[in-house]
Amino acid sequence: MVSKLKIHPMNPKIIKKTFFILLLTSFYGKAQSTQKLWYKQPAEFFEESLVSGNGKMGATVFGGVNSEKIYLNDITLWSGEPVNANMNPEAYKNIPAIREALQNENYKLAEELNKKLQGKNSESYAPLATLEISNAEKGKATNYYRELDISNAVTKVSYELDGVKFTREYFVSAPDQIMAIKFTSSQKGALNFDVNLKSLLKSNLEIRNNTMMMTGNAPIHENAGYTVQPKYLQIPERGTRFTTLLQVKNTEGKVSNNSSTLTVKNASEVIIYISVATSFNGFDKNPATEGLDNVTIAWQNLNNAIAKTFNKLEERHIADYQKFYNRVNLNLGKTTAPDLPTDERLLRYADGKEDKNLEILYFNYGRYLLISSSRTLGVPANLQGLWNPHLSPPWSSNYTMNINLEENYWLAENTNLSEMHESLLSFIKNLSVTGKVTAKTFYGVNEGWAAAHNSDIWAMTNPVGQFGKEDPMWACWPMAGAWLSTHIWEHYIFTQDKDYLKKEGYSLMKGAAQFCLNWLVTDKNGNLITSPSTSPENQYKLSDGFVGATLYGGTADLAMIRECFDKTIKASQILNTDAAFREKLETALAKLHPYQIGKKGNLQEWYFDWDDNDPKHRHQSQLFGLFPGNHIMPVKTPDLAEASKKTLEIKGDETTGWSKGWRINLWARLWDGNRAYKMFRELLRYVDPDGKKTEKPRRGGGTYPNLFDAHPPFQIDGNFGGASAVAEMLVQSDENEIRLLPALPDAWEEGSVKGLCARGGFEIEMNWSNKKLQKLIVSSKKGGKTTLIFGDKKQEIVLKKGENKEIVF
Ligand code: FUC
Repeated sequence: MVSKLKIHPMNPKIIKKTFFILLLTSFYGKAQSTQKLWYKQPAEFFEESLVSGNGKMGATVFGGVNSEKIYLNDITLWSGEPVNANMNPEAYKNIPAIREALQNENYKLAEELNKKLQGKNSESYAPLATLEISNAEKGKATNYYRELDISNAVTKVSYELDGVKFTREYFVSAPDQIMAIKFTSSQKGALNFDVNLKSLLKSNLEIRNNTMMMTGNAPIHENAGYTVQPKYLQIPERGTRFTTLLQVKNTEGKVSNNSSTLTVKNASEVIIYISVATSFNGFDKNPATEGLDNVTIAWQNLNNAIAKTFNKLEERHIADYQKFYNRVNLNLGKTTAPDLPTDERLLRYADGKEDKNLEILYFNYGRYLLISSSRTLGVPANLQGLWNPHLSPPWSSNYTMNINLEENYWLAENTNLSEMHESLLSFIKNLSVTGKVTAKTFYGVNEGWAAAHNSDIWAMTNPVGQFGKEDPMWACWPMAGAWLSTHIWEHYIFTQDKDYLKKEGYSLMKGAAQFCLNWLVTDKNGNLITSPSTSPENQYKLSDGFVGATLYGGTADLAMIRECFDKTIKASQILNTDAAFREKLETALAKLHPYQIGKKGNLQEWYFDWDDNDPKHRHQSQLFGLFPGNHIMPVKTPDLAEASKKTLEIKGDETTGWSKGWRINLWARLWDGNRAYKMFRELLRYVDPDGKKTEKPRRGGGTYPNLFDAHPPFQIDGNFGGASAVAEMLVQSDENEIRLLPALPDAWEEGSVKGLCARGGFEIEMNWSNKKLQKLIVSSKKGGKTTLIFGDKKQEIVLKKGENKEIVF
């Protein structure tokens, strides 16, 4: 139940009450947190662990008492080698037959033939190592406490055992490329433990001078598919090499070792440093023969870190992290929720109770996760960010580009983490290289580049399906280039970085648009459509009972192409370049087969008004133009907005994690704050950790105890989509205008936010009460003009570069 209490900030009674609460919370020091995940017990399951990362290295901490377990990852450790994009050179020759079958409305044949446009499946993200620490003193701890403080990206564990207090502190530093863990005991010499390093991959372990060195190489074997488990073949001298170094620095105690274990005895303080490196040297370099020197890099990072004190490393880590994290501050007004451990807090929230600070925590956590998983150029956050313990992770933990990879980055620009977007933008550049070959060989298009359903660290762009073995409904889809090109525009329009657009961005956008332009064909009415086409992962059902995916003129394809053309046109205008090409795009844009509204009032997904095989299907790609695109909008295209709403109504709200994340953004773009909020609450619905056996398991889409998004299993996109949606509820923008509080739910009737970004290079600071804007400060990165809109009020502003102005409506 949502609190109905109406609050006015000027009411003296309320001020008195707030003051009293503040006094109480400062006395107990336990304000209900917007910054901490905390627990009274160690993690038993992965979905209870606490994760940290520096955008390259990831650590998953369980915080056990008798034994500690930490999964280690390196975002650049994948199976495989650079892809041979030319894997099916004559695939395109099948296109005329597919088109003919479609023209004859022979969908069954078209579906069968579409499989001929398939290549290999993606490679798989690999786990690096598991660190195990086994304590000599075993027993039942008291006063156990475990927390992740996302305001400084530090994890802590403390407990007491037989009257001795033990503490641990963990962080993964970006400036020093190191993980550091400090163990302390309140009693002298009470730290006694064994350290082991294991890997699911074949590896060698050596121990010398208090240092463990694990080396090995990732499998080169390709992933056999989603249905058939891959064979994990490790071939010496091939694949990506990895090195994990672990060094123990102790005070007063003694460190010894045998061939597999480091043993610490009678220490009072111990610091463990871990550095990891791989030979990955870019998507197009053989990691074995042209790879980086992983051993040297790992040693350099370790030696540089060891030269600094733990405190110095921590200080540098926090300063670096907060540079990004502190840019945004959200407050949603008074909350009456009690201060509970995060797992209990989620359970309480699932019962419908109010907990605004949990909602803020979820938003902040999304930003934390992106800073922690996306700082390696060319290697964006994957399906699990960078935290993966599995040899065969779900969906290979790859880049799934018909929604999931893009959703990972929906919060990058508007929540002021533009630098994190660069991992994806540089990856798109890589895709454009292999994508040229894919465009030619799979689609017979000699201009531009195309990418399909999946990718991996090798920037593969071919349609997947193991050469005809998989279902076209997901395997045959060449629109990732069009979709991803809009990220380039988003980066430009938020940052106003014209230099980037000129030197790199525009040619990538142009390449994606060129492919689409050449891929379009004319339908019987003289309009432009795609053929063959599929609508991500959904299937239609024909009146004769045939269920299939292959059709012509799918709405989603055309929506993505519309957006891609529109933004490429705008980019060419800004750069004052390519007038002839721009004209071609304008002509094509005007000739695209228009949106259709179906008999149920819905925005049609298929060219014809066919039934959906699954009307509640989790994908809603036909709504791309509403979000993440922006050519459907309540004021500009009211009929299409209404049809989009109807589509969402038909689908219902019950869906999986990432899909919920998407739908919340869609409802926000329909300016229905209460519906967006309802679904946001559902996204935060408690889900039991995978593998936990309870009588009445809580399963489905939602949130695990460690606030990871449940698909299930864990998939990080829902975290990012959910955080992005919070920002969308508060600020929406395009090239010309900024809407303030466009989808503010009743539950957030008062609050403030600082640091959200808007298109045009603006930053917003505002507070509101009774759902009315009270104070607004707008700043401009590069100088410019925009129209501010709140409700039916509008105001045009012009700001100079760096100017910061309070605006009164
Ligand atoms: C898309 C989704 C699935 C899953 C997979 C990784 O194919 O339809 O639900 O998220 O990506």
